[in-house]
Amino acid sequence: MTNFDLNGILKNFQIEGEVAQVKLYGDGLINKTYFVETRAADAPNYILQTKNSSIFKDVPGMMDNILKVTNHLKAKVVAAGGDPLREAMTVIMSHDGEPFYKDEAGNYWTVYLFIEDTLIYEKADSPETAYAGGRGIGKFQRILSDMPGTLTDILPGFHNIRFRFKQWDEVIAKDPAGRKNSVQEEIQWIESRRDEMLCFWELVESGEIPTRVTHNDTKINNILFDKEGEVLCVIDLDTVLSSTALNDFGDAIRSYTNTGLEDDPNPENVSMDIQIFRAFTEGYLSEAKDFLTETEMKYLAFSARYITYEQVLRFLMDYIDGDNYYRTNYENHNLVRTHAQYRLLESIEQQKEAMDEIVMENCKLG
Ligand code: ADP
Ligand code: GN1
Ligand code: MG
Repeated sequence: MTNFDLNGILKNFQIEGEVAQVKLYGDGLINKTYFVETRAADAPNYILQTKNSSIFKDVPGMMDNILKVTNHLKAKVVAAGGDPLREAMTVIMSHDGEPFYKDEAGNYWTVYLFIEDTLIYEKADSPETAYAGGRGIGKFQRILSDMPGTLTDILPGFHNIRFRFKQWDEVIAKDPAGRKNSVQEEIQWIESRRDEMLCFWELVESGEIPTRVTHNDTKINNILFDKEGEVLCVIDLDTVLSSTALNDFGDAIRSYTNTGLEDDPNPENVSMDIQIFRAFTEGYLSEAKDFLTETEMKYLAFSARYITYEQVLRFLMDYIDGDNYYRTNYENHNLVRTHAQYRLLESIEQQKEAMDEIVMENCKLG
């Protein structure tokens, strides 16, 4: 592991106060995140991140997107009488006036204001938390629905299953780590659902399902809740892109409703909790009902299957590829993730009628 001069890197940013300590922080699978504590009581603390450059090839484009989104969110928070430093992420500029610092080795670093006194969850602990999370994501999308300008597509094909199949077919053909033969059954889990997933994606390609400014990584630990249990701030904006609103809903359901862990070593622990689904859906639709089209509502419950399937594919593909994308903590970690997420997919499939009914009750479709 590279040892960075973190204090030296921080000197390039317009931060207040003297740095007291910097320590690794959070459970993200992609970037490396540090908590920066400052010494003076009146100086804020910070979050320092080094962006994963093999995944994010255009960090200036990403940060430009993040500034557009956070500026728009802050203006709306101020107009509503809220606190723009707590209810939206604050990007700290470098002394060169850039929203990042590029070190001599070419690594990109970013700094945000640390938002204090918040709660972070790994799964929804109650229907109330799920309702609040749903409302938070619906509100995030609603507020961004009139954002001027466009976002740079810094991750082409991110939730596009046609693109994922292209990557998948290449990895399967190459079998770089020699693991393919050991996962024939798992490969069939993917292949047997390929057509159904492509059929859905065609609705996005044809424009029947619109694209909007969306978050694209709505798992529960990318949201800060306040001590009253309301969503305070949506964080981890690296993937804000123009995509379908359904992906945010589906990815949140994948994370909030899981009775086990994303990488649960015992798949028996994993299932979709329909009460949590109901609460999240009620919260989400209380904000999103007025801007979603009928087709979006019709496919809302399906989006949980789509995104969970995509996640099974991505974890399995990374395992076959030799673990190059996601951070792994032990040898078969990506395979364990594949099995746990597949168990969740099966549970979602088993409850699809009930899920559709809950959506319909909440948006008064036929
Ligand atoms: P990754 O892209 O690796 O998932 P995140 O941006 O989600 O990284 O950050 C990792 C964790 O750090 C989050 O889950 C959250 O706990 C914490 N975090 C990130 N940004 C902030 C912030 N501005 N204020 C408070 N905590 C934060
Ligand atoms: C990654 O960065 P993090 O840990 O919030 C990934 C998501 C996956 C998620 C699975 C840029 O999110 O797409 O759904 O892991 N982010 C990227 O936990 O690939
Ligand atoms: Mg994250």
